[in-house]
Amino acid sequence: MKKTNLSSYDHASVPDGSAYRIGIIAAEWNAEVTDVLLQGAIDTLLEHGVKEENLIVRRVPGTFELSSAADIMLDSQYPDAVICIGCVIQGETRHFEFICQAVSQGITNVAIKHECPVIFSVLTTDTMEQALDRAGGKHGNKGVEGAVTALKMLAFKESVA
Ligand code: DLZ
Repeated sequence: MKKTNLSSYDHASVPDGSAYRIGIIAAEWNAEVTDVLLQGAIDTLLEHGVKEENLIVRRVPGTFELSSAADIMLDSQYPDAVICIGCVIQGETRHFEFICQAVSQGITNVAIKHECPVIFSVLTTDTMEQALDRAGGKHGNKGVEGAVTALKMLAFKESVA
């Protein structure tokens, strides 16, 4: 199935990314979804001026690992921002709740600790179909939106520094 990016945003409103080094961490779980989000984020950052050599792309096993991986990456590779990509799909057990709670709180904590944008590009859906709708389907691509958010937050940080 061809994945089309249907995320619509005002391209002119997105800050130039040529000065920035950006990390992207994607979960391996539900790779059918996270691969599309990852590609959307990469394409969008390149489109808005981020240099290929300034992209640091890494994978982790699951969404639960995203916040600790962002913390490790910020301490070791010094990106200006990190985009965390994951997809948690509701199952029969309470795993969904624990993972969603941990990753949302974890990402917030890492962003505050490092005083830099750490972006929540995590889909939390009831079904795989809902996830695919947001990974290049009828509801756009949340990886694209994560990349735009990272650039806007970097510009925000600069504007208040
Ligand atoms: C264990 C688990 C389950 C049940 N579901 C998902 C999921 O839908 N999406 C996802 O990214 N990861 C899932 N995981 C794996 C956890 O994120 C984590 O990798 C393991 O619990 C090990 O810490």
